[in-house]
Amino acid sequence: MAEPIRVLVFGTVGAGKTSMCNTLAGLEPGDPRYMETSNSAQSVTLEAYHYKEFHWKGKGIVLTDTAGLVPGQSIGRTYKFAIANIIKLLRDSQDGYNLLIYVSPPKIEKKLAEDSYNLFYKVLGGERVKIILVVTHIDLIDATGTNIEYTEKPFVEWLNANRKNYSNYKYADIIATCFKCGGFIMKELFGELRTESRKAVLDAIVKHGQGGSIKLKEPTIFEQGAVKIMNTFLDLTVIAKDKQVTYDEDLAKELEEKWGFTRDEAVKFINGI
Ligand SMILES: Nc1nc2c(ncn2[C@@H]2O[C@H](COP(=O)(O)OP(=O)(O)OP(=O)(O)O)[C@@H](O)[C@H]2O)c(=O)[nH]1
Ligand SMILES: [Mg+2]
Repeated sequence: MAEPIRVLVFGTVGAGKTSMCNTLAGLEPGDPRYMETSNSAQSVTLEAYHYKEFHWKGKGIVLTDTAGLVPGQSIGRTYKFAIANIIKLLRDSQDGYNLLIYVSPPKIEKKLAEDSYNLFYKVLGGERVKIILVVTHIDLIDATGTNIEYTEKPFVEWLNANRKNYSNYKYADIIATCFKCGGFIMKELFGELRTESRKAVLDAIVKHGQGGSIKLKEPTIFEQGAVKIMNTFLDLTVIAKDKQVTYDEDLAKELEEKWGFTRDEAVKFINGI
């Protein structure tokens, strides 16, 4: 059996990561393997989830959905768990990842866009694997829920108007999409856009995901990677000393026992030093 293309999906909370993964995997609400999506700014996906392998144009694809990253202002336990989960995921990955997909809403604060990009490009190995940017919510309702003007070809028009905003980043591809799903009405409203989005993203995965993979499982590489990831996150999240998170013994224990952090690293991580 040929090796599948392994895709790591990341992005901010509520960007539409799980909606995209469900759609790409061909899962509809009601299917036991359909993963829950969120209805609020609360993060729904807290642990990474590996979808079962499926095929597109003869290629096997395995998606890994991750916990949403919360922007810097709200450093807290959940965010730290999300980070630690991604580190754990990379450490535990036997086969590595051939492609990263960064899922983002269309309206995103510039600093957050830059920070997220730097994290995944420079720290997680985007220099070695390609990153595809998938911009969601390009439909009748924008990211803030405001109605926007109807256009015949929303994806093409959005890309034409916005491509220049991403010129500083080395994305292998930028794909405008809509992954809104749900019952009958949602299907009527968004079904066609979803089908078009699914095809565009799957084609891009097959096109760009055939290179080698990034692996962090070797202990030395993992440790360097984990420390680098932590430091970068701390750079991104610790805005002022008075906003530091207070020491949390449970989290320290978990980082240490389950995720291979040294006590010193765990303490620094939690305290945001
Ligand atoms: N209008 C619109 N809504 C979308 C789109 N994609 C996702 N949504 C909605 O946005 C909300 C969040 O989607 P999720 O798929 O749960 O987002 P997520 O990135 O997995 O969220 P976390 O797991 O919490 O980080 C849900 O209500 C989705 O129905 C889209 O392209 N357009
Ligand atoms: Mg999710």
